[in-house]
Order: sequence, then C-alpha cells, then structure tokens
Amino acid sequence: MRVAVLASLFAHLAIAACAGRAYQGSSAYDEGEYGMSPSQSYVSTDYKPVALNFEVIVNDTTKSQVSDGYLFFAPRGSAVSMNAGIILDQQGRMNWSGRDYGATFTFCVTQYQGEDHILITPVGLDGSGVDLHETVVTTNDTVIMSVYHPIAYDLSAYRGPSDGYLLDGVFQKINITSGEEIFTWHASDHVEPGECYDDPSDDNVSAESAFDYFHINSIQKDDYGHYLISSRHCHTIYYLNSTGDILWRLGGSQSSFTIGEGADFAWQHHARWRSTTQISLFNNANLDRFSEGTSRGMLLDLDFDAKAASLVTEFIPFNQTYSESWGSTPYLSEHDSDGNIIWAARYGLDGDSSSTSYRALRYNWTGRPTDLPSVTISPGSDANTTIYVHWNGATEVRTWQLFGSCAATPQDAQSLQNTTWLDFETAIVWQGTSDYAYFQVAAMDADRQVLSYSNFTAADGSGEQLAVADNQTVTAGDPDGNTNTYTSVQIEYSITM
Ligand SMILES: *[C@@H]1O[C@H](CO)[C@@H](O)[C@H](O)[C@H]1NC(C)=O
Ligand SMILES: *[C@@H]1O[C@H](CO)[C@@H](O)[C@H](O)[C@H]1NC(C)=O
Ligand SMILES: *[C@@H]1O[C@H](CO)[C@@H](O)[C@H](O)[C@H]1NC(C)=O
Ligand SMILES: *[C@@H]1O[C@H](CO)[C@@H](O)[C@H](O)[C@H]1NC(C)=O
Ligand SMILES: *[C@@H]1O[C@H](CO)[C@@H](O)[C@H](O)[C@H]1NC(C)=O
Ligand SMILES: *[C@@H]1O[C@H](CO)[C@@H](O)[C@H](O)[C@H]1NC(C)=O
Ligand SMILES: *[C@@H]1O[C@H](CO)[C@@H](O)[C@H](O)[C@H]1NC(C)=O
Ligand SMILES: *[C@@H]1O[C@H](CO)[C@@H](O)[C@H](O)[C@H]1NC(C)=O
Ligand SMILES: *[C@@H]1O[C@H](CO)[C@@H](O)[C@H](O)[C@H]1NC(C)=O
Ligand SMILES: *[C@@H]1O[C@H](CO)[C@@H](O)[C@H](O)[C@H]1NC(C)=O
Ligand SMILES: *[C@@H]1O[C@H](CO)[C@@H](O)[C@H](O)[C@H]1NC(C)=O
Ligand SMILES: *[C@H]1O[C@@H](CO)[C@H](O)[C@@H](O)[C@@H]1NC(C)=O
Repeated sequence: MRVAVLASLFAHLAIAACAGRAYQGSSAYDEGEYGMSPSQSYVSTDYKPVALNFEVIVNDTTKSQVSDGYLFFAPRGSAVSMNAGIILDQQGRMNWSGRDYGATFTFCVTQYQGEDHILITPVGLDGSGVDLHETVVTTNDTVIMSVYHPIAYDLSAYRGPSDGYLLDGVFQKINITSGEEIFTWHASDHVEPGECYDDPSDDNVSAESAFDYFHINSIQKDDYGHYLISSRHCHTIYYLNSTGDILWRLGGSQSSFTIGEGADFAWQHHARWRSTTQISLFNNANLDRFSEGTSRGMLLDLDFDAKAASLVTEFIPFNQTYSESWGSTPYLSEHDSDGNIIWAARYGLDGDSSSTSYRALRYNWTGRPTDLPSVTISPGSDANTTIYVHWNGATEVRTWQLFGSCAATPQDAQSLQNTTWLDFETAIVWQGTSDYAYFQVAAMDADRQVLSYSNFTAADGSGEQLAVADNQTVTAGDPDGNTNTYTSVQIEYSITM
C-alpha cells in the first residue's frame, strides 16, 4: 500500500462578556447553566475557544508553584464550538487559535531544523493509513508516526475467525525532507495476540473490522536510538532496540520486571522517559483487571539489576474518575512533584465524550505572526468609538497604541492614546474628537517597542482599509532587524507497507 498523505503541519510563528475570562469555581458552570461546553467570544472575530472553570483555584500559597508557559491543548467533540488546537494562558485567555487547521490531535512544540515549531496533526487523515495517536519529530528531523494497518490473519487460536483480520500496530520513521521511509516496525512480528487483553469477535473479518489487538498509542525515540512504545491493549510498555527487537517489557502478561505495589497499570497512554531509570505514563486503569477507582498519572522507577518496577509518585486527578480513553473527560490539572494538585480546571461538562482533548501540555513559546493585527471598529454615538483589536498568536503585546488620521492625509498617523492589553481581544474606547477618518493600532511590547502596525481602518465602521504607512517600519523583537517572517511547513509523505 502506498498512499500519499498530508500528515503534519508546522506553523512556525516565531520566525516566524465573560468574553475572554475563565470561571472560578462556578457552580452554574458545573450545573450546565452555560451549556455543555461554555465558550469565550469576541467582537473582532468569530473564534469561540472553550472557557475554563477552575475547580482548584490558584491562591497566594500555590501561585509560585505554577510553572511558566502556555497551555497547549486541542478541545474537540460534539459539544465543543471550536474544534482546534488552542494556546491559553494561565488565566484561561486564548493566545492563539489554530482553527484554520481544524480539529487536531497532536498539538505540541517541537524542534525542527534547530528552531521551535508548533506541530499539529489534523484530524481527517482517516483512510490514509496515518493514525492520530502519535507524531514525534526526532533530533534528526525525521518524523515518527503511528499507523494502524489491517492484515489478513488466522484468529482461531484466540477464539476468533480463521479468515479474520488483525489491526497491526505499526510505526514508521520518515525523512521529513524527502518523505522517504527510513524504518518500519510491525507489532505483529514481535507480539502475538495471546499476550494482550482484548478479544476478537466473529465479525473481525475485513480490513474495516479488523481486531485491534495492540493499539499503539505512544512512541518515544531516546538517545540510544531505542524506542519506548506503549500498547494500550497489551497493557505493556515495550522497549525496542534500533532494529525493532524487544529488549524488555514493562507491565502486562509477560513483564520483564516484577511490578511493585501500586505500580501496575492497564489501558495506559503516553509513556515517556523522565530520566534513564524513570518512566511516566497515564494509567487509565479502567475496564477489567483493575478496580482502583480512578485513572491517574504515574511515575515509575526501574531497577534494571533487580528487574523490579516500583511506584515513585502517583498523580490523582481532581474529581477522581476513570478516563475511558486519553483525554475523554474534560479536565486539566497541574501537580507538584509529590503529586499534589496545584490547580485543576474543566473545559466542558462530562457526557459521552462531547468535550475531549487528546493531550494537554505546557510550553514556553514566543509567537510573532506576520499577519497584521486585526481591527474592527464600532462607531458609537458622537465621539465615542470602540476599536476592537486582536493579533492571533502574538505573545509579546503588552500595550496597544491608537492612532488617528484624516481623509486628506490618511497615512499621517497621530498618536491618540495607549491602552493596556487585556485579553485576546482588547476593546479600545476612543472618546476624543470625531475628526479622524481612519484609526490604526500599533502593538507594543513590554519595552514599548512597536512590534507591528495594523492597517488604517475606516472610522465609520465600513471596514475599508489602507495599508500601513511607508515610514512605519518595524524592527522590535527581531534580532536581524528585518520584518518578521513566517513559515508554515506542510509535510507530505507516503506510508509504505
Ligand atoms: C491554596 O490551595 C491549596 C491547593 O488547593 C490548598 O491546599 C491550600 O489550603 C490553599 N491555601 C489557602 C490559604 O487557601
Ligand atoms: C541522522 O541521520 C543520518 C543520516 O542522514 C545518520 O547517519 C545518523 O546516524 C542519524 N543520527 C541519529 C541520531 O539518528
Ligand atoms: C533526508 O533526506 C535529505 C534529502 O534527501 C537528506 O539530505 C538527509 O540526509 C536525509 N536525512 C536522514 C535522517 O536520512
Ligand atoms: C537488537 O536486538 C536483537 C536481539 O537481541 C539483536 O539480534 C540485534 O543485533 C540488535 N540490534 C542492534 C542494532 O543492536
Ligand atoms: C465530579 O464527577 C461526577 C461524576 O462523574 C460528576 O457528576 C460531577 O459533576 C463532577 N463534579 C465536578 C465539580 O467536576
Ligand atoms: C519556561 O521557562 C522557565 C524559565 O526558564 C522555566 O522555569 C519553566 O520550567 C519553563 N516552562 C516549561 C513548561 O518548559
Ligand atoms: C461609549 O460607548 C460605550 C459602548 O457602547 C458605552 O458603554 C459608554 O457608556 C459610552 N460612553 C459615552 C460617554 O457615551
Ligand atoms: C510618515 O509619513 C507620513 C506621510 O506619508 C507623514 O505625514 C508623517 O509625518 C511621517 N511620519 C514620520 C514620523 O516621519
Ligand atoms: C503611547 O506610547 C508611546 C510609546 O511609549 C508614546 O510614544 C506615545 O506618545 C504614547 N501616546 C500617547 C497619546 O500618550
Ligand atoms: C498572549 O499573552 C501575552 C502575555 O503572556 C500577551 O502579552 C499577548 O498579548 C497575548 N496574545 C494574545 C493574542 O492575546
Ligand atoms: C491589510 O490590508 C491589506 C490590503 O492593503 C489586506 O490584504 C490585509 O488583509 C489587511 N490585513 C488585515 C489584518 O486586515
Ligand atoms: C472486532 O475487534 C474488536 C476488538 O478490537 C472490536 O472491538 C470490534 O469493534 C471489532 N469488530 C468490528 C465489526 O469492527
């Protein structure tokens, strides 16, 4: 099978009401008075990101424990009004909307060609062979993706049909530049279905209804060139060498390690090395084999001499519950290294996976969009005009400077007032003279350097725009003194089976 697919998208921004506020312990939110998925809204754009409700609120004691950086997550589901990757700050204010890329699974910051990029894997690759569960970029600028690949398979040994189909757990390493396949690993070459915990049924008789015995859901390549693989349906973390041979198993029916008290896991997600001897994972622990009362994060220590795994820390979620799959209950929380909750927020009501997000991560991130700030003008009564501004993805704007100019000299900008940035959208109220035919804003950073000017926008609210003046060149925030640049790299490659 050889299919050309559009797999991942890099948007590199650096070389590139209750409106805008989170709720704080709102019982009205919890009781559904604002709907299944309360959202934020704006005047200058129809973006509608989720509104958070903080259930555990940051206070003066815990404030210093909150780590820096923005929240990256990607709400999606039938109740969610904007299915997209979004960047929020700790107050729940949106900083970037990825709506142009649609519903998203993987949404993270990654290094590519030596610079930070946003990595997005859009939903809708179904049928291409590429799968949503994992996309990682390696230090060598290759991409590793999970693939769910159906193969004809005799399932009679497992009480399934002899003319059955198995959904193989595959991952493929691909050269981003050339699209060439570098390495492919098939679970079925190494792990037989009897090792795992799901059962086939009589209807697993076609590629579309294949028995999903392995369910690969995380992949990490380490500095040894080895791979750490999570198989949800085998309840096992596999460690492979660079040629794909299994060096050891952690958990499941054939664990190479004895599993200490509280260290067992099932239906898990997102296994990651935290040091050379510690692994973190999300233990769903739902369905059979366990009745622990809640899913949880776990940090496990591996003693390679004693071949023993032990629990170091567990991270119990707010409102303890099972998460049937990864991100299927709409909560986020941050924990200290002992596992205590620093804060917890929900981004919708539970209910049949109507609000979900596959992962939620935190990153330091600087965004310098090359689009200009967007201005929408709402002329009020005499001498009372509201200028709504937003600049999607810009992380450095602290102050908006308002300019006015006249019809006869449209590019002659007069500084009128400065307004502190307040939220994704800031409303600037101008109550001075109505002589100006055009308004313009400049985004200024913490040093009051101009990052970008908007177009001149007609004061009458007609939406008419004139370009930035010739002498309004911008160098702030740009070490090269050039205007900011922006690249968006779309990776296309082939899955080869
Ligand atoms: C601050 O929040 C933490 C975590 O929720 C809580 O344990 C602590 O009691 C709170 N402190 C105050 C002074 O409210
Ligand atoms: C990176 O790729 C090159 C081939 O272009 C290969 O020689 C090298 O071993 C790779 N390095 C790592 C860390 O995989
Ligand atoms: C990827 O392909 C490019 C262009 O063909 C090549 O220069 C580079 O070495 C390859 N990288 C790896 C890791 O194979
Ligand atoms: C991986 O492990 C297998 C089995 O132990 C071994 O035969 C193979 O040589 C190893 N590959 C590498 C690159 O070490
Ligand atoms: C806690 O979980 C229960 C059961 O899922 C749910 O009914 C309740 O609304 C949740 N409460 C909060 C504050 O999230
Ligand atoms: C962001 O940077 C600060 C300061 O360097 C660091 O303390 C923090 O851990 C970083 N946050 C993340 C999520 O990497
Ligand atoms: C100006 O308009 C805003 C928004 O419409 C309104 O809230 C405010 O009261 C008005 N102020 C004056 C002085 O008219
Ligand atoms: C910029 O150019 C406009 C006309 O194009 C002029 O009116 C204005 O004075 C100039 N501003 C500066 C700071 O040179
Ligand atoms: C707004 O701030 C800028 C930068 O500090 C300054 O040059 C300008 O004069 C200010 N405008 C007004 C009307 O105060
Ligand atoms: C993003 O947050 C920073 C503060 O961390 C703020 O200065 C910037 O204006 C925000 N960007 C948007 C688009 O709201
Ligand atoms: C600014 O005006 C140009 C045309 O002069 C237009 O192409 C561009 O879309 C406008 N930018 C914004 C953010 O409205
Ligand atoms: C047969 O396999 C099981 C286990 O992976 C799935 O749960 C079933 O949905 C599947 N049957 C069909 C018709 O797809």
